[in-house]
Amino acid sequence: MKRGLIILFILFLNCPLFAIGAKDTGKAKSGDLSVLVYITGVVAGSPPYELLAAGAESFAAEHNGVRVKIYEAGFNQAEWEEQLTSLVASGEYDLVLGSNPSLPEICAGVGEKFPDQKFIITDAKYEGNPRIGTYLYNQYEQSLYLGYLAGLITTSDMSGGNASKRIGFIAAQEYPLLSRHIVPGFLEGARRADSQISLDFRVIGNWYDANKAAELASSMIDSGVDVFAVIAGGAAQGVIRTAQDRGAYVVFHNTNEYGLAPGVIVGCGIMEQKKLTEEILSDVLAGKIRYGTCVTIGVKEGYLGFIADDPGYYDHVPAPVREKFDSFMKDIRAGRVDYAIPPL
Ligand code: RBF
Repeated sequence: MKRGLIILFILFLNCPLFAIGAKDTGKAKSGDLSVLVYITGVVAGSPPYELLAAGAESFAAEHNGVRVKIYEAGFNQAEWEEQLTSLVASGEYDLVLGSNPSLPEICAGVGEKFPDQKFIITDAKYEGNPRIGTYLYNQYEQSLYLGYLAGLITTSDMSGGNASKRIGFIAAQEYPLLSRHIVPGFLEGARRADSQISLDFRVIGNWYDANKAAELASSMIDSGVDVFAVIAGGAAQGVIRTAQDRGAYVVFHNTNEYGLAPGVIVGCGIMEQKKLTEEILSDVLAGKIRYGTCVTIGVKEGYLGFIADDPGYYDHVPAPVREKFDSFMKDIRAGRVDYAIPPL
């Protein structure tokens, strides 16, 4: 009788019902990660934010136990620190992920109140804070080659161009990365095509007013501009519209936008922000992230590029221009173009 009970007990120990309690029913504890994607603006219309959100969401979809919350902080920059503070105060997030050159400073303030909070910010440079890791795209480099293309176009005989060697840059607002890297890189690139080129630079005042951007673009065309660059989030649509209506060209940073205005958007750079976001989250899970440092990434590292295999480029930019530009890009990739990145 006693032996029978022991056998029954052993059988019970081995039965599947019992085994369920010990089974891993989902993600291993070490793979759990709760991420707040803090969008400094709105996602729609801003390539860096669209790619950041897409990268985080696709990573979460492929990794059990990774949860992602996309939070749009809106356009009132004065509110960002307070909003982020109350989100972090909930204690819900292992990591705050963002993409904006002004974010690390805000995170440093929030981190003083919540010392265990970790932050990773792309498109920014910040060093020496053990809670904050940053990744800086070499936007001087992207602007250099887009500027070179703009310079080739403004001095070409393309039908939308004019005789004046004048290119334009429309920005939503001024900030150090724009004023020290993006705009100077663009002008230097253009002047490598022709040293006589001048730049008309204007500021909208916000990241959403496409009508104001359109007005600026129109007055710039009046002053002789025939090729534009624009860093203005959703407001960039106004520049594209005006270039389309009045016959000018646009070279676009960060994303493939040829399809928006074929024959008008004639060159697109690419920023591999989705790939970077997925890699960052994978490194976070693996415990491989280094905080307190900045990693600078550009063409040679595979995070910036130019989309040449698109009809928006090869059907609309004449062969002599493309030959010069493609050879410049080849030199950039090979590290044969000499330039200095200005301090930020
Ligand atoms: N870029 C966008 O595409 N959309 C935005 O709403 C936006 N807001 C920004 C707000 C601030 C305060 C700063 C400093 C930059 C902002 N950027 C925005 C620029 C973005 O971070 C990046 O530098 C540019 O898109 C060029 O890659």
